[in-house]
Amino acid sequence: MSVRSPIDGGILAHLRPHSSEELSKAIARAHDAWQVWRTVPAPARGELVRLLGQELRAEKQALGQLISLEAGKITSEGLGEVQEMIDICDFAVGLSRQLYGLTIASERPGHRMLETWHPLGVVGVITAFNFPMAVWAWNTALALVCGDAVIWKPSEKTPLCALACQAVFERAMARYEAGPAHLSQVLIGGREAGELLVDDPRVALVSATGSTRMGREVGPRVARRFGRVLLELGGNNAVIVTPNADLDLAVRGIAFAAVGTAGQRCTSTRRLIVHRSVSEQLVERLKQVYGKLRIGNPLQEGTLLGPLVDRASFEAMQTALDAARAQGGRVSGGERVLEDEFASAYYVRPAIVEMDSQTDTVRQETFAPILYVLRYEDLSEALALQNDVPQGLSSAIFSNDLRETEEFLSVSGSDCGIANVNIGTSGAEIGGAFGGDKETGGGRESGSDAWRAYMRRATNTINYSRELPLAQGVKFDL
Ligand code: UN1
Repeated sequence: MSVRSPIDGGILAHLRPHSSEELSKAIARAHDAWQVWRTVPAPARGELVRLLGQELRAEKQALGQLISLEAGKITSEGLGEVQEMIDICDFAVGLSRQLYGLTIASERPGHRMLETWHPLGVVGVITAFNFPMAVWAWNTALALVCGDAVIWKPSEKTPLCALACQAVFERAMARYEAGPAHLSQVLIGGREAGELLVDDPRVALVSATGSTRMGREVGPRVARRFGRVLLELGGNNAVIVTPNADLDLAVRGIAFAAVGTAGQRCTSTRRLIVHRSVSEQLVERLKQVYGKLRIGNPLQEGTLLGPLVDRASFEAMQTALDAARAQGGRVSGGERVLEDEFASAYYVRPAIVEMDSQTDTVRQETFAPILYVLRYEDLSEALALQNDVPQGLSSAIFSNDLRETEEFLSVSGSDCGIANVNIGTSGAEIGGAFGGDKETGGGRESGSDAWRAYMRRATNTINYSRELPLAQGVKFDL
């Protein structure tokens, strides 16, 4: 397997994929590790994650730079991704003392009911190129405090990021001393490696981030063996801008969310739904900002837009733009740039595409910096457009009118897992539950109570009386 940098298309490394036999052994080792790890008290498990957070802090610069080299992110976003790992470690350490169960009122005298959370088992983590480290950390920091072992199958485009994270984990492990070996392992390979995790009954939870197409295969396959899945799939995130919006804020919020990471976040803004009365002004201002964006080597200071990950990604972008044109779209930008300097890399001018209606192409997720613009008259129309896509990840409204923003956040407003006011659709903090519904897959990762996916629940009924009353008043006199 050769690993290329999206910056210039140059080869960074050659790797040998693991064989299926090696993969199967790795799963067995993870299963053994879990059996020991689950008996370590949760706060003591938290100590390992605290050390991991320290080691990540120590290597923040180097890891951030590796993300830029292998995934093409600008320096600040590479570092931001490492910060996201540090943040989730801090969160998980606190959580290690807060894996609370419940006490439930029993209907029977002399009885007590409770709910206990136990470690689940081996967690298989499948990640995409665009967050080549953070998604592993969201899963792993939680899985470790929850008492699970992790096997990670990173994207074939970003295995070096995975090996670096594993090396940092090993450092934390060396300082921890007490835990079993093989709590975290990396599997290098393609589709078959992912399939092994998906089909192996020793993998209790498969947490998969990627396309809806991938999730459509993974979900039913894991379900067939009654395993658990956590799916983080496509997004088609919209920003609604109303006549009551602060347009300065909206321009900045939309530009970062639509152009940041070259439009390759699952949370990237892909649709702008703007009120007719402000649409001309807003679109004009966005075009001006787009025209001035510094596109180029992501490691260079001042660059805001790095490369697309590869040629296939560039081609998918052009296909979407052609389709949008055929469906009546007016395209500005979207062309390849810097071809002379980087003949084997794919830099593009971000595109703004004004559409008359929400066509099939608009309703699809294209992993590139394309912003479709749709216009509306009534907020109800805007909300209907926002929700009328198969995906349900992230959404936002820009407005200073309480009625509008509350309507957007209400049950009849946005149907997404993430709904924001006066900020863009991307760049979520780790403290909240991250994920979305519909074709986004329904999984929630990271903060809030997402930890529950990594544990199993037991309901316990304890009788401390000398009688044996049956529930529901049933009589069974012997
Ligand atoms: C992803 O694109 O897969 O909210 C994750 C964000 C980041 C995570 C994105 N915190 O944009």
